[in-house]
Amino acid sequence: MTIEIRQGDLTEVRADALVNAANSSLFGGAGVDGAIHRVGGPEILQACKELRATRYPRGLPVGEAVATTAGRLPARWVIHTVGPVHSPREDRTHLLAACYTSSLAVAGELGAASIAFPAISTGLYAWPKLPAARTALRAVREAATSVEKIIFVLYGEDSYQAFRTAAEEESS
Ligand code: AR6
Repeated sequence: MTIEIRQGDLTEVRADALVNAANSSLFGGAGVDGAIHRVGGPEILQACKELRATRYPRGLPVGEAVATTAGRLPARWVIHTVGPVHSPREDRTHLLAACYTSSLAVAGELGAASIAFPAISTGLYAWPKLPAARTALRAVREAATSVEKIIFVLYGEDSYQAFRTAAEEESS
């Protein structure tokens, strides 16, 4: 398994699966979720609505993941996962790690060879970037997965640097 860290826009990345930092409603939102629905088109929202009506009437739980079509995106699937909102009072690291491992499990079931992740929970959900990057890298490295290539696609320079720092810490 190889891990790549790059700066860019997730919606422009070619990979079998693109991971969406969604919310439990699965009905879209701002940030990367907004970009995925905007670029991917209405087919994705339609698939999300069907999932709500069938498998997740009360919403997708935090830390779980589910796949839909990728619509017009340059991918085969979008895997939606719900990150935890950062809390100064409660350690929710295990839930953030679960987003990565459950997305990889879904990707493995689908037969995806490559997957691209954003920095889940580090935008609206307010997770500090470096701890989130450490958790993301540790989770994917420790996962028993059939996915061959994992790409972290970081939107801003600060996110990108946080992932670079976390990767350097691991290798030192
Ligand atoms: N490509 C890659 N990363 C992006 C992109 C993009 N096009 N756009 C933003 N990011 P966020 P969250 C980065 O807020 O914190 C939504 O409304 C962004 O800079 O998208 O998990 C959902 O519906 C940040 O580093 O997700 C939920 O309600 C990272 O992606 C809520 O936000 C995650 O930021 C989820 O919040």
